[in-house]
Parts: sequence; C-alpha cells; structure tokens
Amino acid sequence: MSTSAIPHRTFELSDAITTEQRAFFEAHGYLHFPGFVSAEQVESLRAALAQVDAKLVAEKRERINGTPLRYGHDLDGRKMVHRFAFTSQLSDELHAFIHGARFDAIKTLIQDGRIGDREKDGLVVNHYVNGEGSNYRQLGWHTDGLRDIFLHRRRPEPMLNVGVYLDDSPREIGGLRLIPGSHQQGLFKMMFGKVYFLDNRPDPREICLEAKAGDLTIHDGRLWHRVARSPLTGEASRRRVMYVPIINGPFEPKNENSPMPIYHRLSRFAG
Ligand SMILES: O=C(O)CCC(=O)C(=O)O
Ligand SMILES: [Fe+2]
Repeated sequence: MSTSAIPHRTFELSDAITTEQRAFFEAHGYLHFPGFVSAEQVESLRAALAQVDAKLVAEKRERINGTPLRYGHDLDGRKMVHRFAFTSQLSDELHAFIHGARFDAIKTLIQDGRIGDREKDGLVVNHYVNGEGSNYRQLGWHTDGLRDIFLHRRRPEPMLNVGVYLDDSPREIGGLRLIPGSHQQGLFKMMFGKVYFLDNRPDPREICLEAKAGDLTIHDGRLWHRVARSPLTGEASRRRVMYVPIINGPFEPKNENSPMPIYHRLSRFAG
C-alpha cells in the first residue's frame, strides 16, 4: 500500500497511549487528538500569547536564546510576532500549561521523554495571517530533526513535535501538510529528499492535517511537512499553533549567549 492511501485519522487521548495509537505513530509518524483543551482554555492561551507578543514588540527583542524571532504586521497594521521561540520562558501560564500532567501520556511515546522547553527552540508558536503587512504566510518543506544534524550530531535524536492548535485549521486555511511514513526514510533522504524551506509545491503523497482549536497533534521530528499558504485573506486566515518538543538524551539548555543555529539562516526564506 502506498503511503498516500492512508487517510488522515484521529484518536482519543486517555491516561495512557494505547497499543493502536503507538503502532499508528510508528507506522505513519503522526497522531491527532481532537479536543485536548477546552474552548475556555484556548481563549486563555491566546490571551497569554498576546501578552508575550506585546512584550516582545515593546522590547524590540530580536532573538531569544540565540533563536531569531520573526516579525511582521497584523491586519490592523500593528507590529506582531509571527514566529516565537522559548515562549514558555516569557509566560507563567504557558509554562504551567506545557508542564501539566496532561502531557504525561504523550511523553511516553519515546523512552525517558521530557518537555524540551529550554532546549532546541523551546516552545515555538507560529502565528500566520494573510494580510498586506504579513511576513509569514507559509512554510516550505522541511523536517524538524535537521536541526540536530546542524547541532553537530551525526544522527537526529528522537524528537516529537507536539502541537496545540489555537485556531481552527481546515484545508481552506492552508494548514499543515505532511507525508505519512516519511520519518522512516533514512538520513540521506531526510537531508536531501527535498530542498529545505524553498520548496512549497504540493506532493502527491501529502495529507492535510485538518485540526480545530484545542486539538493536539504530534509529529515525528524526521517527518517531511510544510505549511500551505491560505487562499483566504484577513481574519479568516489567522492560524496560531504552539509546538513543544518532547526529547530525551543529555539535557542541553540554551541561554542568552547561545549562538544562532544555522538552520535559521535557511528558514528565513519562508514567507
Ligand atoms: O504551523 C505548523 O503547523 C507547523 C510549523 C512547523 O512546521 C515548524 O514550526 O517547524
Ligand atoms: Fe516543522
């Protein structure tokens, strides 16, 4: 069976990951759990994010722990952050949320998994909006694990990228496209299978991960994925998703003196 024959499907999250969920994740490299947080909590997380945004804009912060922030302008012309990093270090609420017991089951998908909010790029938040002043409407093909290769490791360590959706993300909004099973491609294809960030073309094997505000998704760090540009404009195109890495291995926290990772030079082409 070719990977393109696999339909997008969802699961229910309880206290533990089931055998079926684990098998699906191992085979296809992603999982989707609708309704992880309530509508009220989505509101509260959006408000916490808006506070961090205002603070960063006011302080004109360019980087956090070496990772560049991406700025643009919102629909009302106000300066905004399109891509945040280490967001949980700037918000007690976001910090408490990602360290809550609700993530315990998810951590068990890898051995000794931990929330990596002080490592890699920490809690990343992507805030896309398709308007005149926007500087971030799509993100080309990439794997998240390439970061490890650039961080002087020979091979990427296990990494789950766990997404929490703060807006509905139907196909009409662009949204996440991924190639199921591509996490098993081997290192060579992971490095050279596509041109990182510059290639935005649809792939016949891709599926669209359609999610709603409050849903949780997981993708393997080796999986090829992209974010398609929304054909909509204005408020209808707004899409906020938080991603926290779950990792294992040696603890490697970043700090304000950490250098800018090389892969960020590549991702600047996204837009
Ligand atoms: O916005 C998304 O859903 C995915 C973003 C992404 O792939 C990334 O930030 O590495
Ligand atoms: Fe990604």
